[in-house]
Amino acid sequence: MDQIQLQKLDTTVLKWLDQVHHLVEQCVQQRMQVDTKSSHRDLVTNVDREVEQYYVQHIRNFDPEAKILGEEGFGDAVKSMKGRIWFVDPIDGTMNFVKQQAEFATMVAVYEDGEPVMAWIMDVQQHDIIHGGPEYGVFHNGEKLELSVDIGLDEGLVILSGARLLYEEPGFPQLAKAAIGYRVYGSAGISYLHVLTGKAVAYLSRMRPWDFAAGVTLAKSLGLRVGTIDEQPMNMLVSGSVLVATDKAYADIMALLQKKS
Ligand code: 2AM
Ligand code: CA
Ligand code: CA
Ligand code: CA
Repeated sequence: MDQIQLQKLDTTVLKWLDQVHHLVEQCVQQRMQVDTKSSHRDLVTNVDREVEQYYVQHIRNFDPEAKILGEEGFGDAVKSMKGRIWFVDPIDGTMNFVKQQAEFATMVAVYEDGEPVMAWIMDVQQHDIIHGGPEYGVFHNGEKLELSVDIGLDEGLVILSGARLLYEEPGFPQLAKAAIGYRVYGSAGISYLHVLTGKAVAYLSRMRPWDFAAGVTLAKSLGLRVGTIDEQPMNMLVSGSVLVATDKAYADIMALLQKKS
């Protein structure tokens, strides 16, 4: 895509994000319907569904040829990365959304033939947006974002998935101890915002494609290191243990987990 097409794409999705912000604010003021999915800790609300439907409708109008991979299933059954694919996580951090009405995100990413094109992450309650792509640059609320100083675990915060820490997955408690501090946010999108803005040096979690597509796109575009700790290359269509970090923190974590970096 050329710069004009990227600009149009960005302007369009930024408008949708504004609408999603309003939609979520309205929904919060009404009674929310909360259901469970795989377990009592895995929640979904009418807002997750309504926001995904909003995106799907608008993407279909704007980019009718594309396929959509969304968490709540209103998109398509995507089997290959050929062509244009939109990844949509309507509400990321649904537990935070239900319990705190804060610390949740909405995420969209566009890939073309397996390559990242553009992505958007919004902290919905704060209306804080990071957006951009490899050929476009990365912007924080419209201002160019620069890569922060490269610091390692001894000086930086690491963000981890709570479940992996709690169940003491090999290497994870050691990782939390090696860093200057560790944080658990309950939202992949919010975690990525912290790494992208230099407030943390790494985020590592096992996630599904709509959880990591936007974060990985923005991290790569900014010059952060991105990889998996699965001994597998990153596959945009399946779950994976995805690591986003500064160069130094990436090397520290791979050494600590005794993985090849
Ligand atoms: P979600 O809120 O969009 O489901 C912490 O729960 C983070 O892990 C969130 O970003 C959440 O995304 C994601 N996650 C992935 N799979 C999950 C699951 N089965 N249950 C709860 N959260 C999950
Ligand atoms: Ca969910
Ligand atoms: Ca998610
Ligand atoms: Ca979600």
